[in-house]
Amino acid sequence: MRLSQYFMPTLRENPTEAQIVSHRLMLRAGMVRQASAGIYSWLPLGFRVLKKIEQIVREEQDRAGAQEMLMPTIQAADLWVESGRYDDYGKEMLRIKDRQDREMLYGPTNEELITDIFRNNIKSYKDLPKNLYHIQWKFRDEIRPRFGVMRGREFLMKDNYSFDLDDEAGRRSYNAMFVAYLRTFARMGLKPIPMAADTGPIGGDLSHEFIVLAETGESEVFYHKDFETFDALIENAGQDDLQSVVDHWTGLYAATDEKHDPAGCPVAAADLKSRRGIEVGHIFYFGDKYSKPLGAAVQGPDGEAVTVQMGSYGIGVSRLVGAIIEASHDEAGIIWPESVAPFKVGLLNLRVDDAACANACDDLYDKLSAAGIEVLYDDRDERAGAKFSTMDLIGLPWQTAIGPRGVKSGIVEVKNRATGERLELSPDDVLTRLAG
Ligand code: 5CA
Repeated sequence: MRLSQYFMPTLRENPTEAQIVSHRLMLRAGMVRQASAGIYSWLPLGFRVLKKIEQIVREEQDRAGAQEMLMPTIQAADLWVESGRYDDYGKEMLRIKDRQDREMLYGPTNEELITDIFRNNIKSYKDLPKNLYHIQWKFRDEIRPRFGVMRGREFLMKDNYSFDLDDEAGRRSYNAMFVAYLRTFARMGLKPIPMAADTGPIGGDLSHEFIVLAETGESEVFYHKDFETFDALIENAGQDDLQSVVDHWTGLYAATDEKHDPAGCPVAAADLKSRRGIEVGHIFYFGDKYSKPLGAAVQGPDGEAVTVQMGSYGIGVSRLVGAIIEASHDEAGIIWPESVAPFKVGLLNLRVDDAACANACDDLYDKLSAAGIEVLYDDRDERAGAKFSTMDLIGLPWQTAIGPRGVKSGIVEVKNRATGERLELSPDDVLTRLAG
């Protein structure tokens, strides 16, 4: 992509409405613009990151055996009356009337709708287990939307729902999601810490929040220091290993400030860490809380009707864009982990009015693109300093620059955004180096 043609409205000054660094940097890098309080438009650069995150979430859900589908954003109120949550949800739910005066709502979550689909279509224990997910916009009329996409009113969530014949199988589904979540966040360069959590309006008695550490996180969290040595990128945990992985990750103390009790804390002060964290995912096991009132039952092996056991699992896909920036930035801007970066490489032409320089850049751009590497090519007529600042701000993992001096000696300057390491390579070596 040539930057001269790309829609990326960067800002030089810090916008006054942004209180935290991710919000500031997302506005400055031209990733999002606010449409109204807590509601954002995703501009091309931000949308690319959102899609990358969504894809990692999707791959890990698929790997864990969940099946993707898509439910609507607008739901009928009837099902929520049936589950008993229509009144409980209060003002956070955006309620709408259609032209026939029917009560509708913009979905804040989908337990009712998926349970309705389940009860109408799945009748036998032979069709279990099932784990269904979608990645869809949600609306919650938060009292104080703030911190940009981190606490929005409209936000993108991956939510899935597991259906099992009995409690034991239900807990296995929960464990599979627990491990999938660890992998999902690790692949985005994050260090997740699962913490026992309250279940709030979703319900149930087993629940974990997945927290990533960041100085500007919304809540204070407490955890055993050994978590920092854990590797979340768990390979090939078979059905039997799932419980031991979960036991390993839940065996150490970790609690949000709501649950932490300094007097009763089992960890010695020297081993306890206190930091700030962001909740990027939340999983729940609630048994028959929805399946019972909504009558989601299957015919069991002995012919008797069995109410199914359910769990639900959420990931804040749009929140993750902000959370990753909170966890990975410096004074100059964003530092994207390669797996979610909008482009892998920035290519800077340091002298657009020099024909040899432009030719060398065009040539490298073509070769990188042909090798399937995503490149943002700064071919604008701008000062070199301004180009480097823009690249630092938008945080692409690699910067490659060609100026008149480099053209003469056949050299490309390469900088790694995360480490600051600088190399001087031939165009061919740049290709081999970045192709991996
Ligand atoms: N039904 C369950 C699981 S599917 C559920 O709704 N869980 S939740 O309320 O915890 O939300 C799941 C995830 O969505 C949260 O962990 C958080 O990462 C994200 N999220 C929740 N509220 C917001 C919000 N206002 N803005 C951005 N992300 C949010």
